[in-house]
Amino acid sequence: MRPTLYTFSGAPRGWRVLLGLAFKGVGADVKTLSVSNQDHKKPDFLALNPRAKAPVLTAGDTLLRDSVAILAWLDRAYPDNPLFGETAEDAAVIWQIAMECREYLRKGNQKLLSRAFFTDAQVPSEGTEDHQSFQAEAALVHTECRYLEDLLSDGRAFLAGSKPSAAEAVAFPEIRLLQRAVETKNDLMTAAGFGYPPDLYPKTADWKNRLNAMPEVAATMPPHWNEDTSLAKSA
Ligand SMILES: N[C@@H](CCC(=O)N[C@@H](CS)C(=O)NCC(=O)O)C(=O)O
Repeated sequence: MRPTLYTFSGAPRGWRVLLGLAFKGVGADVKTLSVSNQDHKKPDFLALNPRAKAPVLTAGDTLLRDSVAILAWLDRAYPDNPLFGETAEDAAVIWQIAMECREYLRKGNQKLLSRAFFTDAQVPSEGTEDHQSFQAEAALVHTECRYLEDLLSDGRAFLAGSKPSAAEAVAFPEIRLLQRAVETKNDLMTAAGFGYPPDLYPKTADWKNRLNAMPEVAATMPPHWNEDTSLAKSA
């Protein structure tokens, strides 16, 4: 049965699932929830996920409410183009990168990107407590960018080898959102050490550009980024 995915435009965890579907070539009906209408807190959605979080995926009797669990389910339900590799060794490496990005890169990005997209995005004055927090947020994200840069330093095309995998599904939305923040909140991101040029993480930039250029990945870009409204400047 064709899956239905509930997600928010531009939300990194739902984007993981869109990428998983895209890499596998599996179609789904996508229902985009509105944060401003608080769709995720309405009874119909709470019946699917009482935690009021997206993504949620339904398919027949299957109801899933965790992005990485959804990727794992997709791989079993649709075995072609595996997201978690072909061998035990591949699976372990991919799971490890995906879980590290989910744990550390997401946590680092959560704070820095919230500051960029959901505040006035002013650079905090030096010497203030907020400036210290800002520097700590930026340092966390730099640590995780160095981690990705190291993974790619042996010339591999993708994080776990020659094909996009669940590692890309988790990491790409984070790095693409950083690019978006650099494009739309450049002063703040430059102060965080992410302005360009020069790009501090050239292999990660190449990897991101390689993914950006894939039509199936381009099709997952947040719909509201194309709108010519003030929203186009937000996450
Ligand atoms: N464990 C869940 C977490 C989902 C989650 O936190 N989603 C965010 C969007 S990326 C959300 O629904 N936020 C809405 C809110 O907290 O009100 C997963 O990875 O699927």
